Amino acid sequence: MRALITGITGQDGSYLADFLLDKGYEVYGMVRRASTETFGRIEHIRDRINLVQADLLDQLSIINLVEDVKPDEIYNLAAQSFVPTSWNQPVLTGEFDALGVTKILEAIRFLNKKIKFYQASSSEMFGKVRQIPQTEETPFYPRSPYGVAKAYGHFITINYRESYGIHASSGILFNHESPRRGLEFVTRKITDGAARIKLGLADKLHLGNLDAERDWGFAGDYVKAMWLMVQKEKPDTYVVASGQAHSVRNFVQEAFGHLNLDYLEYVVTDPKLMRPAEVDHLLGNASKAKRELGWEPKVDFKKLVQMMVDADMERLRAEKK
Ligand code: NAP
Ligand code: G4F
Repeated sequence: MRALITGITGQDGSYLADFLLDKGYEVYGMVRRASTETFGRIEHIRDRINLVQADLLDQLSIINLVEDVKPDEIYNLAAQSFVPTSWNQPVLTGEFDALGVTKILEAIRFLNKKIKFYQASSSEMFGKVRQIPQTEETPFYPRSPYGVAKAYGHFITINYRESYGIHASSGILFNHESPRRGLEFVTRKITDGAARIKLGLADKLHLGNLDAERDWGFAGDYVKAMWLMVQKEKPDTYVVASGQAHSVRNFVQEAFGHLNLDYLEYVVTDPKLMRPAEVDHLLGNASKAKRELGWEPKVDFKKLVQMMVDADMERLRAEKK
C-alpha cells in the first residue's frame, strides 16, 4: 500500500508516517518549498520516506503530485493550524484549510476516484458549543477564521463523498498533543516553560485564558483513528476524543506539580494572549469511533502531561550541556 501524507513535517504527519511505516506502507510526504528545511520531526525516518514538493496553494502542483505518486490513500493533514494566526491571516487560512481541501479532492476526482481520502477536521468547528458532549450530530458554531475554514473542509469532504462516490472520510479530532507539538500551542508552551523554570533558564511563564477547557489526548493514539477510518468499507465522519475535559489551569498545575513547582509563583496572565472570541469548553464523545472502528486511546491526561514535561526536561538538559 502507498500512502501520501500532506503535512508530514507537522506533529500528526510525523506520527502517522511512523505508524504507516510500521504497517509496511510505502510513505510519501508532501512538503512545501522553503529556504530552510523543517524536517526535524521526521529526521528519524528520513531514509524510509519519500518527500515530494507541492503546495496547497497551487492546484497544478497537487495534480502533478497525485499523478506521480499514485497513492492508494491520501491523508490531508496540511493546514495553517494555529488558531490565533487565523485572525491575522484569515484569507491565507481559508486558502490552505478550506480551498486546499477542494484542490486535493479535485485531483482525486480528476485522476482516480478510487484513491481513499482522509480529511483532518477539528473540534474547533464546534466553537461556542451547542451540546455537551459534542458528537458527529452536534451543530457547528465556529469561533475563529480557522474554525470556519475547517467547517468548509469538512463539508466539502462530505460533498465529494456524496456527489462522486469518493471514499472520503472526515475525522473531527479534539486537541491532541505530544512532545512533537509546536511550541506555540498551550500544552507545549506550558511543558517547555515549566522545564525552563525548573532548570533555571526562565523565571516566568506568560499565558492567556487559564479557564478554557479542552479535551486533550495523545497524537500517537489519534493517528491510528485516521488510519482505521480509511480502512472502513464505507467512508464516514467520526469524532475522536478522550471524553475528558480539563482546564488550561489544570494542565499547568499537573505540569508544574510533576516538577515539584507551585505554578502560582511563576505563571503570569497576559491580556495580550486572550483571543477575540474564545472556545470556552470542548468535550467530545467518541462512542461511534470506539464502536465502529474499535478505536481506544492508550494515553490518559496525566500520562500525557508527564510524557511532555519529561521530554522537554531531557531536551533542555541536553541543550544546557
Ligand atoms: P502542524 O504541526 O501545525 O502541522 C501542519 C502541517 O501542514 C506542517 O507539515 C506544514 O508544513 C503543513 N502546511 C501548512 N501549510 C501548507 C501548505 N500551504 N502547503 C503544504 N503544506 C502546508 O499541525 P498538526 O497538529 O500536526 O495537525 C495536523 C492537521 O490536523 C491540521 O490540519 C490541523 O488543522 C488538524 N487538527 C489538529 C488538531 C490537534 O490538536 N493537533 C486537532 C484537530 C485537527 P511546514 O512544515 O512547511 O510548515
Ligand atoms: O493550544 P491552543 O492554541 O489550541 P486550540 O486553539 O484549541 O487549537 C488546537 O486544537 C484544535 C482542535 O480543537 C485544532 F484544530 C487546532 O489546529 C489546534 O491544534 O489553545 C488551547 C486553549 C485556548 O483556549 C487558548 O485561549 O489554551 C488557551 N491559552 C491560554 N494561554 C493559550 C495560551 N493558547 C496558546 N496557544 N497560548 C497561550 O499562551
